Amino acid sequence: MGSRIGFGMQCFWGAEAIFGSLDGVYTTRVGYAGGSTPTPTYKNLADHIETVEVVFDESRLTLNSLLDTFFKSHDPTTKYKRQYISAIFYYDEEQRKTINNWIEQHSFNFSKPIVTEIIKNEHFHNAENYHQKYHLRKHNDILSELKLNDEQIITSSIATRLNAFCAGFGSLKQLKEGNFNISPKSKKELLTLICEGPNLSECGI
Ligand code: MHO
Repeated sequence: MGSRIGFGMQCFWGAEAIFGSLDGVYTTRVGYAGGSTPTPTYKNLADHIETVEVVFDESRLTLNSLLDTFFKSHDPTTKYKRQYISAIFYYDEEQRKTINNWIEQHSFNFSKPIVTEIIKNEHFHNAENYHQKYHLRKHNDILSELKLNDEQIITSSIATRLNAFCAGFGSLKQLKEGNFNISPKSKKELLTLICEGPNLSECGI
C-alpha cells in the first residue's frame, strides 16, 4: 500500500525523522542504496548511499510536496562524500519527470547548481536495526510501550511518527489527535521534545 520514494540527504537518522513527521506518510525505513555491492553494511558501505525510504499516500501528500521538504532540509548544491550525497531514488518514469520538473522550476532559488543525483531505485538494503527509528530508540521508555520487535519497528506507522516526535519534528496537533497507544507519561515526554524542536512557537512557552 502506498507510493514509495527514496531520499539521500546526509545522515539518514535525521532524514527519517523529518519525513516521518509529515501527514500522509505511512512509514519510513533507513538503508543503503545506489551502490554495486550486494550486502552493504554501515561499516562496509562501499559505493552505497545512506537513504531513507518513504512510503506515502499520494492522495494526501504529493511528490512535489515531499520534494519541497527534501530540498529545504539539506544543501543540494554541495557535493558530500558518496555516503552522504544528495540523491533521489525514483520508482517510475512519472516520478522521474516530476523530480526533473521540480528542479527546473526551482533551480533559480539556489545560488549554485543543484547536484542532487536522480537515480532509478534498483535495490534498497535495510540498514542495521539500531539505525531504524534511531531517535525513538534513544527513548526506550516510550519504545518499550509499543511492544514491537525489530522487524515491526521498521514497518510500524506509529513508530514512524513517534520517531519524528523524539527528534522534535511534527506538531502538537498530531500528538494530541493521534492514537499512539502510549501512556500519558510518554505523551508528556513527547510534548516536551516537540516543544524543544523546531515547532517551539506552537507551544506558547
Ligand atoms: N557519525 C555521524 C553520523 C551517523 S549517520 C548514521 C554521527 O554520529 O552523528 O551517518
